[in-house]
Amino acid sequence: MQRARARRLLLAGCVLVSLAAAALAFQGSASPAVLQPLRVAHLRALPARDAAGLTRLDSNLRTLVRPSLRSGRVSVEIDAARPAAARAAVSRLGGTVGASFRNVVDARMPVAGLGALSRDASVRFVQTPAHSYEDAIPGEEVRASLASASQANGVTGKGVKVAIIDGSFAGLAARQAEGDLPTNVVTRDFCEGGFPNGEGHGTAVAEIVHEMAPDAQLYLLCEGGRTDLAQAEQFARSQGVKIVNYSAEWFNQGRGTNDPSDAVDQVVADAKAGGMLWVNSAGNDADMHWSGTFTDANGDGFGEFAPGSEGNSFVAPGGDVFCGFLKWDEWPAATSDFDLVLVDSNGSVVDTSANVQSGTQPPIESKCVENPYSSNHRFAWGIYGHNVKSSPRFDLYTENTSSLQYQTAAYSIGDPASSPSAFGVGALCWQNNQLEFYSSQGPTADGRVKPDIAGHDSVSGATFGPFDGSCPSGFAGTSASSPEVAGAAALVKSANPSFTADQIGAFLQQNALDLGPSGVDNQFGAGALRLPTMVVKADRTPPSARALASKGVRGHAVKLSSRVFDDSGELRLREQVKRNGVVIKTFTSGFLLTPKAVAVPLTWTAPKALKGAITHCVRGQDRAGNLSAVTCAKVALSG
Ligand SMILES: [Ca+2]
Ligand SMILES: [Ca+2]
Ligand SMILES: [Ca+2]
Ligand SMILES: [Ca+2]
Repeated sequence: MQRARARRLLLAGCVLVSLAAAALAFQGSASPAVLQPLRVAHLRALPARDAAGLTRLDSNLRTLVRPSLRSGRVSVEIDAARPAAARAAVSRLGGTVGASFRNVVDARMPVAGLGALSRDASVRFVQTPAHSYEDAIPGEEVRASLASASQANGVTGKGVKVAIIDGSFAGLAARQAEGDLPTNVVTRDFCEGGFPNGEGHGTAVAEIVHEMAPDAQLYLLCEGGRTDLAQAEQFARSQGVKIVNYSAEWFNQGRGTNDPSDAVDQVVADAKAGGMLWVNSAGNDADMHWSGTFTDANGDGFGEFAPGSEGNSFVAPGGDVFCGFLKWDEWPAATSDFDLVLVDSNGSVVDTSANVQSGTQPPIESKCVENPYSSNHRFAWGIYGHNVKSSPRFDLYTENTSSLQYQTAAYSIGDPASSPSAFGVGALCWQNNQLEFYSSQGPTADGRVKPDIAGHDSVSGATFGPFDGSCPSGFAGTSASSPEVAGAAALVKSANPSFTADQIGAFLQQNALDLGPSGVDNQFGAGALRLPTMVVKADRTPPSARALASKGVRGHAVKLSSRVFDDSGELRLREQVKRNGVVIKTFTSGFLLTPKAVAVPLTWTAPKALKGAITHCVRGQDRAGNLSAVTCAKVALSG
């Protein structure tokens, strides 16, 4: 009820402004004078590259190592060939080791030690800490997905745990007070105290999951880096979470094909191996991405995006930070050396990302710049080839800018939505099932079809405001369509408790409405999310519980055990110790997870002078109340 009232109030004209919505407004409404096409024909000469033996140090860090700047400490992420040896090198060079996950080692280093660290044999590459990007551009999703019919039948996500991993959760208490989010959410900060910060992106995502699956137990987990993301995933798994929503993407972390060197993909692979469905926004980059190969017809070193055009221009918001990310398909070590160049509209070079690629380093360049102009300004990205020995496919992404002048929707699928272990979600306008122009598209670098499905966006919510009559508005972006699918997955799981993550995904795809080219395609995946009317299936299958024989010593702790299972995946136990058939001790458990038959241990201290025939008896009960038979086993006592 409260939820409905909050929505009516919003539709009545309360306008909440978010940074993300402002960015969208910028995209759609910059003045024609600023947006007039600009052709950067020739880029002016590149400044000399000063790598000075620092070939495994991110060019954004290299500038810090100049003698005049060699003071202070800086946070870095190390891509380690040998993580233990890299951690030792950090300590030896006066740094502090942070968290680690697979090949990634976090550290805080004295700037003076960065060069030596990058030259250590254990280190592949030292870079500035990477972070994820929210896939939002800022509750019609329940209707659009046809979830309302299932909800009316009592399919509400009850008994299903859903984790929302996000950058931050500002406004959570307010949303709970208004009834847009339940009070029983579990929260954990894996983002160094940043949980309540930001623009409420995670909170808005949680609102959508909750509308779709109102009785699902929500876990709100924030992450601030790759090792944080790994910790959040591990925590979710330890809590019995079955569905994860991650409305974010990473740039330049890998090929998007579950390669061992890609720590973000490895987190998603771990989630899948742990039985979780990892639902991930596809990204909002279809118009902010370019893909192609290197062509330098005039031989000046700068590649051409079109004949006679060496710049790929865009408009950056005044005074704000914007970024470019370039990768080429030579993982894990680049053969050719390309640099990313930022140029002003007159073709002069403003900044460069100039990592050295000499055969061992990753094929990545990235540059984040604060726009020195206070108003919207047109720049262009360029690509310079230093040592071109191959012709790899590029992916160039621009962030927090307008669309690119030369754009390629194909291959714009974000990471880790691209992972074979992720369930990637594109965005459709909820009103008419039209693909949003920004919804990232496949295929993946290795030719797989992505996204996996398409959900609905531009929905109203308390955090990002109302749908205003046309798309995009309200909560727009694949950040919004992904939690619709995650919530739908929770409904499917609650109606079909025995379903595995793969079965949930297959069910969603089979019931989707095919759109675009016939069959699964690189724009819509399997099509628009569409749920059949589901019913709560009464659980009529009793659990099994078998006590196992045990032995021990009088006056000491005795280990009793039993083997138990229920088809719903959960049961609770009543365990009793009997002497000559008479109960002398009773234990009861809470609900235990039984994805398969599991052994359950119990410790009981045998009284010193206990005589007679001792037995341990077990009975299981599932959530529907079905009881197993009581089974008993002998407890042989000595001493
Ligand atoms: Ca050229
Ligand atoms: Ca380079
Ligand atoms: Ca299709
Ligand atoms: Ca059962």
